[in-house]
Amino acid sequence: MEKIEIKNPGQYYVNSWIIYDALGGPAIDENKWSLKVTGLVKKPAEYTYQELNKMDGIEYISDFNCVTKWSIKDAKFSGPSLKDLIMKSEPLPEAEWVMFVCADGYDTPIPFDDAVDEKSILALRIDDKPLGVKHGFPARPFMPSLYGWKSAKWVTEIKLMEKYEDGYWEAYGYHERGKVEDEERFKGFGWKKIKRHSEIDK
Ligand SMILES: Nc1nc2c(c(=O)[nH]1)N[C@H]1C(S)=C(S)[C@@H](COP(=O)(O)O)O[C@H]1N2
Ligand SMILES: [Mo]
Repeated sequence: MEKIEIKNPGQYYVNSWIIYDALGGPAIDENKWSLKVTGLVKKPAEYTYQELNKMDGIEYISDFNCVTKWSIKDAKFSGPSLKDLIMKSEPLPEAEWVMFVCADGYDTPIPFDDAVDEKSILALRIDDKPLGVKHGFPARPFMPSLYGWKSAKWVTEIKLMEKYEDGYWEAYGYHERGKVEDEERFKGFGWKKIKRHSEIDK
């Protein structure tokens, strides 16, 4: 099993996940839930849990790093590649940002380039088990190089946008991107405009 190593300065390891649900955990009926890909795409799409489960996926081991400094060592993530999901919808060249929108009203943006990184995943399973209800069942994106608040639980929509917009925590001053290696915890420290660099589909 491939293991992704991300430097995580300023973090310490804890033995079990700390559950966060800033807006209260929604109960989700997997038969009614769906995930939409919307915004600046040529082909908007909608997937059921069953469809996502049947897709080819990726799996790897990575740490999970919360910006409040706790980390989980070596969790195993599996599910469809986020890049595959986004590319199937044929993103427009103007798409610079991706917003994850959740059933509880939580949302969080990441740069387009991070969303289509080969290691970005729509996690359906952690440690070989379907996500627990409190951990975001049915699905949550996960980007190994970004802090855990970008791993939006109970996600229902992946929305491609041209301009940056704050999500839930960003409105309180958390960073636009949240790169763990560079300790991008809060806005205003080393912030520079994040531009789409990947030449995908341009
Ligand atoms: N919908 C939603 N997703 C969320 C959050 C939240 O409050 N609501 N908290 C984020 C934060 S800050 C962290 S560290 C992780 C925690 O994941 P866990 O609750 O599975 O431990 O979820 C992230 N995703
Ligand atoms: Mo967090």
